[in-house]
Amino acid sequence: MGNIDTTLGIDLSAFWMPFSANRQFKQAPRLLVGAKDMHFTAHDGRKVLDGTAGLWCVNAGHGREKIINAVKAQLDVLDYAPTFQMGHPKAFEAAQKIAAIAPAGLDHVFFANSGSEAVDSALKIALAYHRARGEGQRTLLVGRERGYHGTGFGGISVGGMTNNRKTFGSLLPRVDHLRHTWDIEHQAFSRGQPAWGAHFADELEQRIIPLHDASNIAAVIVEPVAGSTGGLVPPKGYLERLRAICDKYGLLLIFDEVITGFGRLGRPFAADYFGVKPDLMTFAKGVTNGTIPMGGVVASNQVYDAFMQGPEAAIELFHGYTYSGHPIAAAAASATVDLYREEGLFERAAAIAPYFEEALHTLKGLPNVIDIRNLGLIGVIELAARPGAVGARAFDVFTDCYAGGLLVRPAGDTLALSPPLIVEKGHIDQMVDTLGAALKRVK
Ligand code: PXG
Repeated sequence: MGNIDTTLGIDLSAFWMPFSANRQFKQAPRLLVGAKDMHFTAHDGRKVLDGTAGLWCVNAGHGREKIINAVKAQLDVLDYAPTFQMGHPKAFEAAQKIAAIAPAGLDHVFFANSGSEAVDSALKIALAYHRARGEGQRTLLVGRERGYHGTGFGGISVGGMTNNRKTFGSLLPRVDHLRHTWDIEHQAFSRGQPAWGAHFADELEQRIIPLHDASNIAAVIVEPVAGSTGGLVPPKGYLERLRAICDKYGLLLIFDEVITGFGRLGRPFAADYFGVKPDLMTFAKGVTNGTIPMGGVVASNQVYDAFMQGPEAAIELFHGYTYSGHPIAAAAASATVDLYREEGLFERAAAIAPYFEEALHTLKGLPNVIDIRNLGLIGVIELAARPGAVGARAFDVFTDCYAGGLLVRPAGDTLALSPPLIVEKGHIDQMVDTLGAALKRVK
């Protein structure tokens, strides 16, 4: 018994699929063979509405010609060039464009190739920053329960998703975690930011800082809206309070904007949406519309300037990747940022977000729905878990939706929607209808 898929005649056995139930999948594969705008084409020819922008990355919709043409043109001119003690124009151009839409004062872009690398880069920059300033004892990193910061050792150490941590040994040694900000008793069915819960930020000042002493803490890293763990929207005032405490004690604040960046909340970054400025900001996914892998860190001038000291011939940061600022990725990023602006896609997301919110909350009252959360174009339905089978119910809803022509993203017993920013009201209606029908069917 091999894993030959009878429709396509391909052998599925060699690809060890990430974050997947390999054996289950290979018995009943869900293969996507094409995509355009809001839709995938499945291997059986069906159109599937992309309710998730791939994995939260295809913000401008699929198969966008401007990006494709930029990639093709770059391939013809310069396929690869190093960026260690060398450079090429596209990397500088892409950095400039990203810095231009980043919050004022965050003007320097370090390139990586994924969100996970972006996070590791940000954590290392935070540690090296304090050392450059003569406070090298600041080595403790503070993350948050239920945080997702990718899958590198740095990211899973500061992250707080149990399954991503529990089988991988001792992780980074100097880490503590804030509690997460979700409380179903006080926040269920909040629209947008919950009114209750800003005080969760006080744990930083009341427990973590007294325990470790601020002089030993380098940085706090959070997702402004926790994505993978099921769209945990920060309570009103929470991020502002974290910022104030970090300022008071000299801690860097890192926003992991891998999901929230590039328009997901209707502004360029969540930092703009919440009006809270981090010292370091990670990005990936939407930077190239998912077309080519790229990630990175935007650093504040204060952080960058701390490194630009000492002899000019000295390498300031011993960190980077073969593909940092890869010409093809940089060309894709440059075209993508232009496309977002030309089509006003961030504004478009902001304009349709209230309709999305309204539609999502019509699912309240359907079987097993215990919470609905939303912000911008992030929407999450939380289901009661089946006794003894966490995640099974959401997975069944996911497969039911897929059969019905809609891609949603299950995570535990939540279902996330994060459509491309080109989504129209008709698509939103279809999403909610398909989800609603699935929720009624699945026991
Ligand atoms: N930070 C955040 C906040 C993320 O959401 C990463 C870092 C890591 O990015 P890379 O490019 O290394 O995967 C992520 C990734 C989901 C889902 O369904 C979310 C992610 C990846 C895959 C699935 O929620 N986020």
